[in-house]
Parts: sequence; C-alpha cells; structure tokens
Amino acid sequence: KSICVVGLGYIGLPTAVMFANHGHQVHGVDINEKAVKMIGNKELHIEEDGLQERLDTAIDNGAFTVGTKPVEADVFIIAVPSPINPDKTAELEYVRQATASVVPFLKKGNLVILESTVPPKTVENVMIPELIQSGLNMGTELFVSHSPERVIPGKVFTELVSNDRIIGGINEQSARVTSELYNSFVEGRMHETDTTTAELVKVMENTYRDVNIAFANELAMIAQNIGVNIWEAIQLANYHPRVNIHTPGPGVGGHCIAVDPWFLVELDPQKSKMIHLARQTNDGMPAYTAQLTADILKAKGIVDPKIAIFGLAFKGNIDDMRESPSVDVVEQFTLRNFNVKAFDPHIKVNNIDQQTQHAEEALKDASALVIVTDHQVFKDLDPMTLTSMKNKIIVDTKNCISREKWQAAGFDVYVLGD
Ligand code: SAJ
Repeated sequence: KSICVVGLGYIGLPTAVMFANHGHQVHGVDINEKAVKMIGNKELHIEEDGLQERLDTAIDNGAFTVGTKPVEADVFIIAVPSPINPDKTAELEYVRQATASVVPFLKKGNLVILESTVPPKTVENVMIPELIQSGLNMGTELFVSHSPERVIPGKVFTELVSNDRIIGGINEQSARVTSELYNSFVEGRMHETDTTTAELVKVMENTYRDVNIAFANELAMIAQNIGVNIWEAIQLANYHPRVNIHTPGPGVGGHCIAVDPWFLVELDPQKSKMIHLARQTNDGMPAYTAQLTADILKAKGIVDPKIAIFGLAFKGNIDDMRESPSVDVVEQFTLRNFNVKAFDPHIKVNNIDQQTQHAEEALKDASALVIVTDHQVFKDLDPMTLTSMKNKIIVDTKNCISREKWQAAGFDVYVLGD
C-alpha cells in the first residue's frame, strides 16, 4: 500500500520506517523543515535504538520519502502531538490541522488512522467534521480509525512488533482494514472496538500508571518518616501474586503519563478526584526532592551549597526532556536560592540556563550530587573519579546507584524513600 504518515516524531518516524521496511511505499510529512531535511539525509533528529539502520534501509531502497506536505496515498496515519495547555486542557489543534491537511488528498477507499493519544470523543468531534469536507461518505467511502500507539520510548521497535494493538473503528470495516494493515509487522494481537472505547483505553492505561506511581510516591514519603526503605518494602509487597506497586521517584515526566490523566479530569472533573490528586502528588515530587536535599545539607551544617544535578531526560537512556521532572527539580533548587548546574550526556543541546554539557562543570565545588534520571552511564560512574566536589554527598532519587560502591569511595549516600 502507499501510506502517508503525518508527524515524524518519536512515534511517527519509527512507525513510518517500519511500514517502509515491510513492503509499503511510505511518504513521511512534518511541518518541521529542519527535521524533514535531516531525515531525508538519513540523519536522526531523535534518539531511538535501531532507528538509524531501519531508516537507512528504508531510504536506500526508495520505500521512504519525506516532505513538508501530504501526498495522495491509500492510507493516512496521523501521529502528531496532543499536549495540554497551561490550564491543563487538551490542545487538539495539531490533530485538527493534521487531519485538515490530508483532506485535499483523500479518495474513495482511503483509510485515515489516528495514532496520537487523545481525549475520548476526539475522532468523533474533531476529526470527523474535518474529514467530511472531503465529500466522501464516512465508513463506506472513507474508513476512519483510532489505533493508539502504546510503545515505550527506548524499546519502540521491540514493542511495535510485540505489543497487542487496540483498533477502534468508526465502523467494523474501518477497524478491519486497519488491523489488516498493521498485520504487516505486528505480531501481537489486534483488538477491534469502536473509536471512543479505543481512545478511553489508551488514556486509561497511562492514567493507571500515573495513579500507581503517585501511590508509590506517597508510600515513599511515609516510609522515609518511619525509617523504612520503601524500595525493599515495595519489592516484598510485589512478591504477592496480585500486587504490582510501581516505583517512586522525583516525579513523572514525558508527554504521555504526565499529560493523559488531565484528559479525564477535563472530561469529568467531579468524578476524577483520585486521578487529579495523583497528578498533584506526582507534580509535588520535584519540590520534595529539593527539600529532602536541602534538609540533608542543613543537618550537616553546609551553608550556601552548590548542587550538581545528573539527569535531564524524563527517564533513563533516552534523549527526551519533554515534561521532565528534572526541569522542575532544578527550578525547585533555584527557588531555594541554591546554585545549580545540571548535566545529562543524552541531552546534546542546552535547554535550560542551568544546564552544562560538561559533567565537570556541574561537579566542581558541589556539595551534593543529585541523581534524577537512571541513565546507565550514571549507574556505571566511578565515584573515585569525582574528586572536585566540595562535599561527598549523593542523593539518589531513583535508587539506581550501588550504595556500597559510593560508600567505599567516601560518599554519604541518601536514597529517596529510604
Ligand atoms: N516512572 C516512575 N515510576 C515508575 C514508572 C515510571 O516514576 O514506576 C516515571 C518515569 O521516570 C518517567 C515517567 O514516569 O518520568 C513515565 O515513564 P514511563 O516509562 O512509565 O512511560 P512513558 O511515558 O515513557 O511511556 C508510556 C507507556 N505507557 C504505559 O506503560 C502504560 C507507553 O507504553 C505508552 O506508549 C506511552 O506512555 C505513550 O506514548 O502514551
């Protein structure tokens, strides 16, 4: 089939390349001219394991072209951002505009798939009114579905193949033709349903995780007060066959888990009390992290300390800083008048004032090193080499470093939730 993928970000690009690697002719579209140019030159504007090789193959064999405008195709896949506004309402303008952009190219028999995560009813209320402008009959001449992406950054290519997919169609035929298409490379099962159910399922999955993490964070703060190591306690509780408590940390980041619960809060504020509270709990963790560190330093009588923050990506081994709690951690230290320098070897451009590209600049004369992201490079750090710090204090918010190794190097080791 010929496929036009609108949006070449963390989801759109890997998906486009996968289809191109599996017998389809794919045209990728993005409004970001620089990204389009880079991808056309086989350069990556995002980091993802396995993407480079797959992109090289797709472009070399002519199965993948890119541009800033859609082209005619059998299938249109929309994978654009669906963020929240500062007032926590869903921003659906990208989805609406991307949908409108393909309308002039639609023909009888085409299929339009939305992959972006959206509040329930978006296909019905935002996409369909645009698609109707094509003059085609919905469900008989134009097939429309929502097949939400469910892959985890860092393991996108494994999960694209192995995960089950939820396929919501505006009618049965729309769902069926969508399943047939993804069958080109998906080995997981296809579960067909209607569009609104698919929208809700996707948002529910991420909300489940957010609420569970908030629960873990609450437990971490309680445990800290009563002198219990929450990491050990959660591990023990999870030996129960029906318990799966997530892990605490400095907050929840990314463009999904920290965002999607708000879609439900917006839909029904009265009924989404726990969901709302979970968001607030998780959003409060950066302040908790800064205060925890401030209290440790105060107890040691260290005045006017400099803080080195390691980790700006929203989670380990990725280069994505969107909604990263690290940014809030930096801000919380700044608010407390601490001198902060943050370093992350995966983030190659400086996105915030306090960022440096040199680990040494962050560490020099620092009184505490705060680990906010569990990158492998941080786990592998040799504490013996960190000789320029003023005080040997490390605060590990992810329980990811070896306590013994750091203690042996003379560090006082503190772990969030312990
Ligand atoms: N985090 C915790 N504790 C945990 C797990 C995660 O504090 O136990 C934090 C992470 O450090 C990170 C944030 O939560 O800051 C989110 O990380 P994540 O790994 O849970 O999820 P994402 O945002 O990378 O990807 C999620 C996934 N959803 C689920 O696992 C239900 C992924 O499958 C979705 O495709 C993705 O959202 C998406 O695009 O919606």
